Amino acid sequence: MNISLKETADKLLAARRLVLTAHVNPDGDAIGSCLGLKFMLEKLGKQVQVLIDDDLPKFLRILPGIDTIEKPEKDCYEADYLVILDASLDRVGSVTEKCKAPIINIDHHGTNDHKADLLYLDAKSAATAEIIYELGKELGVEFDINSATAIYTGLATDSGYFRYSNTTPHTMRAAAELLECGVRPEKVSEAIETKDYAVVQGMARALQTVELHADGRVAGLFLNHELTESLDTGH
Ligand SMILES: [Mn+2]
Repeated sequence: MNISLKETADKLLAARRLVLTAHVNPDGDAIGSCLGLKFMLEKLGKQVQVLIDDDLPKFLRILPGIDTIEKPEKDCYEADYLVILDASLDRVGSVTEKCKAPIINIDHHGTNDHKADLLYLDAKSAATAEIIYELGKELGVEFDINSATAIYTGLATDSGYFRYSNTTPHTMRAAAELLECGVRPEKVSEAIETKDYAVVQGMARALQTVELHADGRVAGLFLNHELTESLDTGH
């Protein structure tokens, strides 16, 4: 069932214990949204656990609270709601089996499968983090450096640092307000964009395979399994 942002906030305000999760192969938006919402809900006195059924990318280690994220290793997690962020139900690994609470799904993917008990979907948002920013307003929580850094990271990663076509005036106003909370944009981009030497070497090898086709209108490059692995900056 689709619900409004206000109804989403009301459900969360009425809850006491919440489990938050996001998709496997998590990115800056998945993790930033989980941590941003966790910090805000904790300010409201809620008990919050973030579970991600995957390894976390090392470039997100700069995020405050990243060490509190756990893999779903227990058989059963009790909660008033399982909140799934930035994904449909089929992309969160074993979390839906281990936490049987009613599901609130908050997402910005137009491809969402609409299988959640309660769904707030805004496909116009550049990132789920942009929805979390609005949800913070609806919850009546002030951003602090921790929640602001997490939400900013989600906005920045999903909008390609405010370059992609999903970037709107609202995205940039949200980012501006988060910077006013003390977020250091250069720290976020340095952490996310710094590449290991091995990755740079892999990129150099990949670029050497570039070939032009169709009278120069199409360029392609060849990646074998080993080269793909060496380019994986995530883990
Ligand atoms: Mn996203």
